Amino acid sequence: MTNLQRAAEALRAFKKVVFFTGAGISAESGIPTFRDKLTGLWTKHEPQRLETANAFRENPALVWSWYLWRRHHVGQAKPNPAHYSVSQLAVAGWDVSVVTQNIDDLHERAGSSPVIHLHGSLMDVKCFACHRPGTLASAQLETPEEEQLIEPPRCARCGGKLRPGVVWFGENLPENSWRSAVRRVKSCELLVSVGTSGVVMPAAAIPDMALAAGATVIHVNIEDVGFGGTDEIMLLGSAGMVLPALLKAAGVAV
Ligand code: BJW
Ligand code: ZN
Repeated sequence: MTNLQRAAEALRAFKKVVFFTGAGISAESGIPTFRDKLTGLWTKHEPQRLETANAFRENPALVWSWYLWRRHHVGQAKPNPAHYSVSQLAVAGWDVSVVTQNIDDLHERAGSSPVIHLHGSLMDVKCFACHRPGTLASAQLETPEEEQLIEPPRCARCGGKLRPGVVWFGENLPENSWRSAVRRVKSCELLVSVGTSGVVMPAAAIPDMALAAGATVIHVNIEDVGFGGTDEIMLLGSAGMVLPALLKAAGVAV
């Protein structure tokens, strides 16, 4: 039996499914993963140096402009067949939850619900000083022109600088999101882990958490990221090809 057949059998047998997704699921929508080199204006920067609280402290305008640019880029992107496969499975009657590390909103735009964001969202802002959520007028969300740096807006409550509502290294994950993700992962029958390198903790522990709770785990990735356990199935290939093929092999009517 091929891995695709084994995975299709698991999908037919198990109706309570969690999709655990990373940057790879949005790659075919044109959103670079964390391993890709930056393009255009940002080629001279390394994302790892822009995505930290220290970077924001040292150069808030640079970091704020980088996130404004990414927000614009995500706004132009469209969900791809991988995102649609996830929402179609729910329409076909499966009990589907999405736990994503991504800060884009492509799962939501493909029609999935609930979508739990472990690393926050590009659409949210919060105050760097008092941590309260903030709101922005649309004029404050204009994409920076070439080389233009825009200072972050100020918090209406304390005057502190507003920052993107994402989770940087060394910061805790949003407590409610983490708790709700763990609850769903521990009670699912099947976890499909799509397009994640599995190195960033604590999210990277999620597939093992599902296995330990007795679930079957399917990995979908262009690289072999499975550990070869008896309850693990590795599907090698791009998410936009593999997930529609999996639904088709399982006979899911779409
Ligand atoms: C495709 C594809 C296609 C491509 N189809 N596949 C325990 C041990 C060691 C370290 C730690 C630990 N606990 C905590 C830490 C520290 C740290 C950490 O994990 N460091 C590691 C690097 C070692 N973790 C944290 O700091 C976390 N906080 C925390 O734990 O708080 C408690 C604490 C506080 C204080 C001290 C210590 C602990 C927070 C982590 C926040 C991560 N933030 C980012 C940035 C978000 C904002 C932004 O985007 O700007 O989140 S980093 C980045 O990595 C982003 C992602 O969500 C995350 C995961 O990356 P992902 O999604 O896996 O993407 P890639 O690019 O790595 O991989 C893409 C994959 O797709 C690849 O496998 C490709 O092959 C594949 N692919 N095309 C299918 N078409
Ligand atoms: Zn504030």
